[in-house]
Amino acid sequence: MTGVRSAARVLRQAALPGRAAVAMALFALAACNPLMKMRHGGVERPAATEFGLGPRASAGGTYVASLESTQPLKLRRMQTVELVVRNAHGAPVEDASIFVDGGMPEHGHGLPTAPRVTKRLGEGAYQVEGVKFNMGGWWELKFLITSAAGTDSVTFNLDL
Ligand SMILES: [Cu+2]
Repeated sequence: MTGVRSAARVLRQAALPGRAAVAMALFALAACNPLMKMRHGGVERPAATEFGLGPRASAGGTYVASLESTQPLKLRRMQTVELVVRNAHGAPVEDASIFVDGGMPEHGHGLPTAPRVTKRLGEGAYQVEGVKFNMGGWWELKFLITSAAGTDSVTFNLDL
């Protein structure tokens, strides 16, 4: 953003004769940025702090969820993870129905498998089977959670 800001400053100074060419060049540079993002699927990779197994708040703040795995998540291997769901007050959510989705935003493709919740483990924990990541990079693993508290989605950003 500092690049855009300094370009704007130069544009203001461009009212002075002789600076217009420099300003135009900088403006063209700034205009390239959105195009560069589009080449990567029109999405910007989230900040490093947005990655990890949680706890993550759901989009609407209804839930806080964590991903737990007995082993670190690995590439190209079918694995089972646990999703622990709590409400905004920290109480475990026992009776949720959960739909799993995800993919690689930069590549524009979804998950190679169809993971699903196969067991309610109690204390707000749900067993999710069939999780697989078939290439390295930034993955999103999304859970659409519905309970008496409402429907909300939580997205984990994973770097594999
Ligand atoms: Cu990919």
